Amino acid sequence: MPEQNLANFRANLAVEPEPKRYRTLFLSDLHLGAKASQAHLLLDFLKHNDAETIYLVGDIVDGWKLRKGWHWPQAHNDVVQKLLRRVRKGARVIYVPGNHDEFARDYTGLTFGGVEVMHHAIHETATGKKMLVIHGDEFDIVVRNARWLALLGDWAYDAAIAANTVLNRARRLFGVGYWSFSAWAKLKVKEAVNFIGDFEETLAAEAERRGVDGVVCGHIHHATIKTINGMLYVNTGDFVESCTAIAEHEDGSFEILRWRTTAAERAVASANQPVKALPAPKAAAA
Ligand SMILES: [Mn+2]
Repeated sequence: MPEQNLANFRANLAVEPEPKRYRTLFLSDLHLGAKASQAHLLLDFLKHNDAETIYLVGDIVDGWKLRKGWHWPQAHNDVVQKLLRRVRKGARVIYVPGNHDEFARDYTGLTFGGVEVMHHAIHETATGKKMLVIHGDEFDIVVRNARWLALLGDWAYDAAIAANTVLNRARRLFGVGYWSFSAWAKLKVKEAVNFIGDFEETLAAEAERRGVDGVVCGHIHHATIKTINGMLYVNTGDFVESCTAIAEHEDGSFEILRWRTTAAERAVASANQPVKALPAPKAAAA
């Protein structure tokens, strides 16, 4: 029956909705190339969400894990292809490398397949707020030594940031792994809570130092939107454990998208739907 076909066609369309469009999307800590990377969930996220501008806020590719053994399944490739397709369709994609993809920092100022590589970026929101977009690992030494650095003053702060960069390069040169917050946090749960608080304060202070209104960062795998000392602090989280991203709406407001939760809820909802009767099998021709 044609009516029935049309209804089926509409039902199929409803299953694959148009992606939700935001002004901006911020994603970080995808760790492509690591076995823990949730590339399938990420592909699902990219299918359902789109934006005029997409910021990749570091640790997109896990260079440290790839050095130890090549792990690059099709889904990881598909993520890269999907992002490049977004550029071809007119989206602006800005890539701010982190510590796990520190090799990409050698290419800042360059463009790959239309993707702009930047050491850090300044994003202007719909309401004209200026946000520093940076991965955040640059401040590891500062955060870990915040107490005594505060006693030593500004010069020590600048020196610590410079030392962090030099140490990172040396580690890469000698093939020594980067100090990893997530690995360390699992061992030292109590200290991790303090570290997160100190990291957030350090990044908010950095935004103030640079005369902007706030910061969008990643690195500590802990999605948050909050105000710290008058600065807007936004953390994208990660796509390894919590699978979160940050969206900026057309009105300039920010929202945490928790995709692991969303995908799980969708799976439950579809499981609860009445099962459609399958068409009766045609009698086999004799
Ligand atoms: Mn990181």
